[in-house]
Amino acid sequence: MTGFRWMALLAALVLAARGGNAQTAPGGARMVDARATAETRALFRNLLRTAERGQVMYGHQDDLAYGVSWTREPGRSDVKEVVGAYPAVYGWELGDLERGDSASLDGVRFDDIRRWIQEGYARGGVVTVSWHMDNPVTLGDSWDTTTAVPAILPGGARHARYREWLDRFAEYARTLRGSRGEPIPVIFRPFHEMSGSWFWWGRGHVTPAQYRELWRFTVRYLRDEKGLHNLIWAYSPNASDDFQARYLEFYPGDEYVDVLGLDEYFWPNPSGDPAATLAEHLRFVVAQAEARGKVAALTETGFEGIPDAGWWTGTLLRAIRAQRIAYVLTWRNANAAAKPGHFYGPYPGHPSAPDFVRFARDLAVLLENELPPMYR
Ligand code: BMA
Repeated sequence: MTGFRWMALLAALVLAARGGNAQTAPGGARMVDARATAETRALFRNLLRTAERGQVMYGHQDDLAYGVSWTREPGRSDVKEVVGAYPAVYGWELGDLERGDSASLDGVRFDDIRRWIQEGYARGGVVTVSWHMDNPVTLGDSWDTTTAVPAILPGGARHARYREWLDRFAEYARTLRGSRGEPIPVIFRPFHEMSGSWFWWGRGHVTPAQYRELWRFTVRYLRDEKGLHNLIWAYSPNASDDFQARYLEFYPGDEYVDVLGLDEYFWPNPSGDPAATLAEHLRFVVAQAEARGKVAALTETGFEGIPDAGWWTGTLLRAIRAQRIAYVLTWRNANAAAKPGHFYGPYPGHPSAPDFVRFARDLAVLLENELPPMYR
């Protein structure tokens, strides 16, 4: 063997060992679902690998549904119109599906979401879903913080209603299929931002034990009773004071979580350096994820209205660079007629668009057209 070949063999062995490590890290890299479909298992492995390579997929909520100046126009995407490629990760929101409504709380039809999920998946993109579920006791929205979790746990007065809502989710999830009829893998991120107190499932409205029981019941019900085997389960606390102490407060356990996430937003006039704070939080999340053989991700972020033209590389990239997180998801670009100024991704003509292009071209950042096959 030539020296070069030896080097190549050595490099391959090192890579294999690192891959192997991730699969058998302390705590075990077993997925929540031992019977997950082949594509779902492949996605989980490829999320781990992406992070190990130091690459991060860029994602955007509701990307194909609408942008700041358009709604429901085939093929459109604010991100693509800025940088020439679709995001690598698509976030979708299922709030109001539980009511049997035909459109989400943001006015996006579930039939359209299904079609867009299928389109993104067919191009090799990754799908993640959140669910701003109504309050199951009052039928108010997610922000109605009337105590509700104890009522929907097994034995609770509204448990049957909760099962019905999960049945609706399962029915919908079963229709998400690729061209060969295979279930499309979905990174499912229910009951997010529980370390804040703005949702009925959040801190102060639920005890950690109740939250964990709710999560575990939900996993078992969808996996074992409804037979869904295309879900990757993401736990996503929000940033808070005393972040490290609180991060695992509601953690349902290694057997019930595949992705350790973080929702952290940026605000005007911060004290200190927000990129440094986010970087510090991510280092903690990555360490927790790696110790458990799980995927780390920045499951929601953004700076509403992006009032800093250099934010993408000057702040976001600075915070996520050299962190081993698989993806970052910026929140939606609400249509200006519906919710003016409520956008978190770029769009053509916005002052931060050129900096987004620099961000997207960074070698560490992956858009959809740069993804390796994620389902093999
Ligand atoms: C929030 C806002 C709301 C939206 C909700 C669910 O952060 O964007 O306007 O209804 O997410 O998507």
